[in-house]
Amino acid sequence: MEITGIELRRIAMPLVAPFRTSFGTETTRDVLLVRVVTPQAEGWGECVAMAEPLYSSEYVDAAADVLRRFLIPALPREPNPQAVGPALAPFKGHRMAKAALEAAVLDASLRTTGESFARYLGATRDRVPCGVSVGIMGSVAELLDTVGAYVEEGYVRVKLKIGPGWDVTPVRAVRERFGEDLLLQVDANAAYTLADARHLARLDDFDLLLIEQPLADDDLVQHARLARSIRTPICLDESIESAAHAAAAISLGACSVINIKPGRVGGYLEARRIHDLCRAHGVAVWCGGMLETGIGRAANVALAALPGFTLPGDTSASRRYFHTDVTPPFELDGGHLDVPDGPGLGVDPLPDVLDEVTTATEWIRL
Ligand code: OSB
Ligand code: MG
Repeated sequence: MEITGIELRRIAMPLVAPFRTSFGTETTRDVLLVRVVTPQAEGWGECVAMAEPLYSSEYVDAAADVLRRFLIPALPREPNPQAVGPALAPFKGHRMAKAALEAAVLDASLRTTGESFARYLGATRDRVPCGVSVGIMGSVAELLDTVGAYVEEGYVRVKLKIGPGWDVTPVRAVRERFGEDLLLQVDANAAYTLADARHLARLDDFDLLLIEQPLADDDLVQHARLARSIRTPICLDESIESAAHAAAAISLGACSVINIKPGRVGGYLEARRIHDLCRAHGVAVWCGGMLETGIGRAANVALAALPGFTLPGDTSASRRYFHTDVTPPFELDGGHLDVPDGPGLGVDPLPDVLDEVTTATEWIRL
């Protein structure tokens, strides 16, 4: 069995509401999908790179370029997921592009053998508890309404995006309105510096589960110093691009929790290595999100079902992001999502929806 060709497909997915973080506002998700075709099956991968290089240096046009120019030509013709990482390793960085290609190969190969992503990765649960990531709002009143609606829907944990000028006040307001039982955490997307340590220590009063990525992505040593001056546990997102980074962060004491995003770390296999490493070191992990469609969500939910994922993830229901998803929608049931158990991703893109949102396709024959 050989890969006969690969499709790069761009889709434009309007978000149900603008999503504002400390680095920018997203209103439409510009997504690159990778479809790997073999005579037996086809497999899908979703590239999580955003339209602009603000979360990390990757962006969706660059991901498409590196895929067609370097990564796809270097791909072994045999669709063996274990071989993808080593074949692409000579090319530096571009982890989100690599992750999408590896996911598509993995999906094609699992659909051929009939095994699910969850089973292949080593999942131990058939449903996962879900949190929701809440963007920066225009006012505290608007934030309280938004959080209230999510709590009403059943989300078991709330994450508030914060940044200078939008931190202690909104966090206090949410804690006061929803009480001490709400699982609450914050995400700064690298918006602070170590000079803000005393200010960030004010968040210690609110019993947060964690503060995610307070400092810059390359500030591991500073995160370790911050960890010694605040009580809120530090979780890293942007700083961790590999299992080696995770090992360094743990040994420095830069974090006690890690947000695992398969795209950020170069794929589901590297994500599993980080999970295994953290589990061995007693470091809690949870599955992050990048506003994925149902394609990326299916794989994330499978990963989140591994035993070391002891905190609820940013694996929200389809309707939190899109009016119409490109797969049958993921729906919350008692604050949980079911882990797909069919072959591969266990979900199929809906051809009509996909065609409607497609902005470009490109077929690369191998
Ligand atoms: O920092 O976790 C982040 C979305 C885009 C880029 C970065 C982040 C996020 C989120 C959204 O927080 C999580 C989700 O997909 O619901
Ligand atoms: Mg984050």
